[in-house]
Amino acid sequence: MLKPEIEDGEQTLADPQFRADVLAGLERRPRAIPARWFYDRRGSELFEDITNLREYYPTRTETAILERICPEVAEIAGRGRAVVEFGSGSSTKTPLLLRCTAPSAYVPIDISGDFLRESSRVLSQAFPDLLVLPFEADFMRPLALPHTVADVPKLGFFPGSTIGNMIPLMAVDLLRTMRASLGEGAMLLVGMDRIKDEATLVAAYDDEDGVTAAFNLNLLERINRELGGTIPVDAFRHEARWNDDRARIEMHLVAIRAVDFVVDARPFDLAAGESIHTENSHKYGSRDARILLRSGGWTPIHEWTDPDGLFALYLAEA
Ligand code: AVI
Repeated sequence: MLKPEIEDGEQTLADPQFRADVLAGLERRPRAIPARWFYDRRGSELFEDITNLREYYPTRTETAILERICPEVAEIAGRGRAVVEFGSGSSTKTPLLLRCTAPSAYVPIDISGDFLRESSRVLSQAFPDLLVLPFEADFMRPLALPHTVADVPKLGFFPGSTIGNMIPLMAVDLLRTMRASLGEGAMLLVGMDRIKDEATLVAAYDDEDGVTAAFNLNLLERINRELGGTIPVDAFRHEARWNDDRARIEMHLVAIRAVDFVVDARPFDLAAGESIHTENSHKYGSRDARILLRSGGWTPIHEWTDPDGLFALYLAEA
């Protein structure tokens, strides 16, 4: 998740996909920009801050569950699997899993090569005897994993409820792709945030200190900096909404007043109250999660949660 793409204030050539997604997203109705573009350097730092917020329970809750259940995961999965992490494993969760599962190799997959190399270097220092095989790739596509682990059964690891940032159709596609990439006999350990009372959910995405607001608004700063935008950032406010119909938190940037601006020399205007939809974070009840896993070609074999039932980890087999 945390990808050092550009330094603050540094002028770089914009990613053509960023340009295309922003322009298309501002043109469509309702307006929407994919959440993946939150994570420039500043956005990654702000996300790191979010994970430590009092209101943002997912990170600490999932870490505590993992700490507790890890020996059990190791017993069910058996030792010596290759752990394949979808994302670079920058968190404290990866060392936890590596320590108790004693894998034959660790394969972190990430689209950002720089970040992947850096986090792999740090992990190799902490686990000098572990074979670390960083794999630079887009894990949304089927992958041929390194030869070295070709004949070793895999344990996929997808923590953080990142699966919740995809609409269910995409999540199912990703689960199927993971199954194909991980091969015969694979297992998958995946974290999903649970449906709970609306106040807790909204507070987690609209904290008192305004860190999540800054994270959301940073997208506009990034557009201004990288795409020659003139968006008046102070004319927007952050909003987190619970969409009960779709069981998801939505983040929006709402225009406080009528605004017009250019991005990449193209004019745009928003009426007061109009929003740009910037993120979905889907929440899954126990049955929903199991249906999702089965739709993605996985058989759920174990489910663990915290005492308050806020978050859940699922172990599934191919
Ligand atoms: C990365 N992802 C799982 C976070 C979430 O909870 O959906 C992103 C996030 N957005 C706002 N706060 C956290």
